[in-house]
Amino acid sequence: MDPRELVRASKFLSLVLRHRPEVANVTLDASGWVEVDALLDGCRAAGRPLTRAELAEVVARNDKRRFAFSADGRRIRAQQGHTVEVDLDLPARTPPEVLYHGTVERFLAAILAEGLRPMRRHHVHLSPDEATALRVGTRRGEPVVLTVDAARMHADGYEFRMSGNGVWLVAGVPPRYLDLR
Ligand code: HQG
Repeated sequence: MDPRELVRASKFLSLVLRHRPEVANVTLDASGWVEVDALLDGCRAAGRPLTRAELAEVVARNDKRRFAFSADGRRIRAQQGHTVEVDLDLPARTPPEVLYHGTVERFLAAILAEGLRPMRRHHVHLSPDEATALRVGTRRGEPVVLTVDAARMHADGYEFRMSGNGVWLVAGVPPRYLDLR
């Protein structure tokens, strides 16, 4: 597939596997998995046909490894970013001392007043390095990077999880753990 087709297919899969499975007439199980056969049938019925080989190519070449197959290759899910209810079964882990969050100026006052909230997603998404956070912020405009005192949050009992593609997930970040980079 050419790069544009790859991005287009990835966006459609994000829609189906994170937000609106019904557009491809599939349902996610409790952990977000869908049978590959059902997904391919559903994509075809939705007018977005994809071969099994193309699906494998999207999973393998996706810039953020957004999707993963199950060990037996028969199921697929999004690694993070859901708005539909799923439990990814990720174990709680000790985070690095500092994590980063990329956002934009216009959200800063609210974030510094009430902390980071998951908004429409299940978790607040934090980046392991500043460069990644900058890229996340740039999606919305001139980026601003906040640091999160993850070591102190962890010591205070907050649970951190890491998605299969390296995004750190936490329920929320109160303002006292935030600082401007
Ligand atoms: C902001 C992409 C006001 C927050 C990226 C963000 C990431 C607040 C926006 C992943 C707030 C939510 C997630 C508060 C947070 N008041 N604004 N209290 N708390 N915000 O898209 O972190 O391409 O849900 O700063 O690379 O931008 O989808 O979160 O700007 O990994 O794979 O509310 O999405 O990955 O936006 O991005 P999002 P995010 P994918």
